Amino acid sequence: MSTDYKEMWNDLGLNIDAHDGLLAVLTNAYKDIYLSQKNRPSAMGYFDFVISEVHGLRIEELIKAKELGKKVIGTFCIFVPEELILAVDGVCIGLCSGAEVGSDSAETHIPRNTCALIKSFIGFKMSGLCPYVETTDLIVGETTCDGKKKAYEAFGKITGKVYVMEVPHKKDDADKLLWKQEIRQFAEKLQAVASKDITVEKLRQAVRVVNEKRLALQRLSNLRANDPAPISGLDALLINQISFFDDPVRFTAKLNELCDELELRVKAATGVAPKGAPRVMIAGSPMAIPNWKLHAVIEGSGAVVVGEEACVGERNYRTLLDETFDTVSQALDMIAERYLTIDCACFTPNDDRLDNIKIMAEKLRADGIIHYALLFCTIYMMESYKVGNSLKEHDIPFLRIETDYSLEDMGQLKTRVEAFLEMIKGV
Ligand code: BJ8
Repeated sequence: MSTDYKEMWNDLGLNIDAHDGLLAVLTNAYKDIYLSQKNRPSAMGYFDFVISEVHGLRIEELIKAKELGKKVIGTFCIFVPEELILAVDGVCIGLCSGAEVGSDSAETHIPRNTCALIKSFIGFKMSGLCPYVETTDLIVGETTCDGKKKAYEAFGKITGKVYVMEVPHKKDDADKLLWKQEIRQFAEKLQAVASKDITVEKLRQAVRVVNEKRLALQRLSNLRANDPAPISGLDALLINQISFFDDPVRFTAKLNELCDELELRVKAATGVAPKGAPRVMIAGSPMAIPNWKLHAVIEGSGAVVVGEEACVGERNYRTLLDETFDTVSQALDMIAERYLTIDCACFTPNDDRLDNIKIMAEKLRADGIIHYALLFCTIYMMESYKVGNSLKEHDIPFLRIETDYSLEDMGQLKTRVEAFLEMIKGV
């Protein structure tokens, strides 16, 4: 970190000693996992810098934005429309956490057998380790899985600033109506929090910014279809994780610069792994920063991860939002429709997801798919069986993995992944 941010962290009420310890662990993990990679694109320098300042410069930017009257809105799910937050001049920050932190404190509010993602965001807050949570003016939860739904009750008590959107679990007419109403209520809530009106012009600008970000992420995804892969799965995962908290306009520009470089690499047939290296696609639960565990195991075993069918991945940017609206009301309906195309496992039925996985695997020329579910993430664990059966029908190699954020099962994971890669090579 380039500056001493202790005063800022103190003002935010962080536990300075514990926070220093956390940053030391993360810096070392980043060096071991990321900076040790060979032949990285030089444009990754920006994203390395973002990580080095993740609790420093970015937090300082948020505090400055707040001084200018902007509101910082924290989210945990891609169902919360970033467009609406930008339309009230707000800053949207993803709060999902991917490290095993503060589990004991979290378990005073939620059961031990809760998924690591939920335990982590509660643990971070209770241990005084998350400057993002402390910076937010509003935290938006949503009724997707049961774990989150109930965790937000506890988190609301702890933070005093949680608002919950109801996400339906089916996509019938009545559900669509409910969701349209939820979008309208959320727009009202944001206008009240920010003391700003949402106008057609503001919305149009916001939709453009978010669409541009999604287009850049799509561009990155398409480039990963090349063999040799021009970028590692680890780096692509990191970029997707950063997309949830970086300034969207700057992020898009930097990602497009990286994609320009990747296009040159593709022309020169330069890759991060030899041509013909096994190509693995991941499907399942989201991998919040700094959860790099499975990618590190797969790429450490000689394969390359070519895509993530997950919310930190393709599910987040697959669909753009139509920009051709004339009124705020029309735009709100279009936002509701776009977001209800998301194929999260919280829906029943959720057969679109099976098709989307196959389309994606074909596009990325994946040799096999690893379904990744966080332990106790019932919806993705359950759905992995349907995914496995559907891929079997198409003779696509498949491996089911359930794990959490601890490093205890790394050896076991490696053994299973290596056996899977051997199987792929033999196909
Ligand atoms: S749209 S995947 S971001 S809900 S890992 S907390 S599901 S038990 S994160 Fe998600 Fe929105 Fe769906 Fe995406 Fe629950 Fe599973 Fe934990 Fe999860």
